[in-house]
Amino acid sequence: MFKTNNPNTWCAGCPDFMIKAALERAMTALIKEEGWKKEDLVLVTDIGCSSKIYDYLDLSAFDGLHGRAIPAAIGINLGNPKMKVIVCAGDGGTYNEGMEHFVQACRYNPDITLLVFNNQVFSLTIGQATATTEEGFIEKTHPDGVQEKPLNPVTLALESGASFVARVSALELIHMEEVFKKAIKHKGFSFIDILQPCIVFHNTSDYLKKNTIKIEPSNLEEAKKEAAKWSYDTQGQIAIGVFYEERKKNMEEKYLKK
Ligand SMILES: Cc1ncc(C[n+]2csc(CCOP(=O)(O)OP(=O)(O)O)c2C)c(N)n1
Repeated sequence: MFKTNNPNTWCAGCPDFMIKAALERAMTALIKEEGWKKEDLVLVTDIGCSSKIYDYLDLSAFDGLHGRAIPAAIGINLGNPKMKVIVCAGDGGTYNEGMEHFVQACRYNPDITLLVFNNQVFSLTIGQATATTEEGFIEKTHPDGVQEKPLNPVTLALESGASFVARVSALELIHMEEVFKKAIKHKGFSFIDILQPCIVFHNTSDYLKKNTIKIEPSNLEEAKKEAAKWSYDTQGQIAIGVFYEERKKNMEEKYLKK
């Protein structure tokens, strides 16, 4: 239903293929189960490997600037609140260049879904560290290793008031599909941090395969505790699942009152 004829330039074996497959399955299921039309869905992309998905999905779409996909998505949502707006962006675009938009989206609660392809590096520009790269990681711009601790975007989203916060592994297709469906149906800002190994510049595949654990926290405090247990490094178990979901007034309901 979403196939295009554009050549695909993702690396062979990149987990981005899994994310795309899970998103296609989720959208197909929602169209069937919810009576939505394909035309109700809009894709908004950023810049980077993640955002090449713009070329690979046959959907109404807008390709933004690096870090600026969220405000474009909010504009589309407020212009036509019936549209289901799905943003695909990288961790560099979201947690570095576009950090302010991410935090404000958590606060304002626009009815959009944000899928962050978090490979913990700027992949398309060949592997520089982002805000979620682990301390000590060596790449060309940090020959002695990254000196900072990584940001925890799940904790940040929970602390910033996001109404739907989840984390998934790009290596677990069916779980991704289930969480994507819940996120797209959520009537507010739904954020999913997708742990996506970059098989060339930051390959966490073996660690991720062995160390995920599915969780279902029952309240915000528990969600914050679960989020704090793993620090975007290579130690311990990684909680995945929907950390938190709450129906709050979204941006349209707050600002487009008739
Ligand atoms: C406004 C702007 N700034 C910088 C760039 C250069 N650039 C292209 S891809 C890229 C890295 C993207 O990294 P990330 O957002 O993490 O996505 P990934 O490639 O890892 O999926 C950068 C910095 C750009 N194209 N536009």
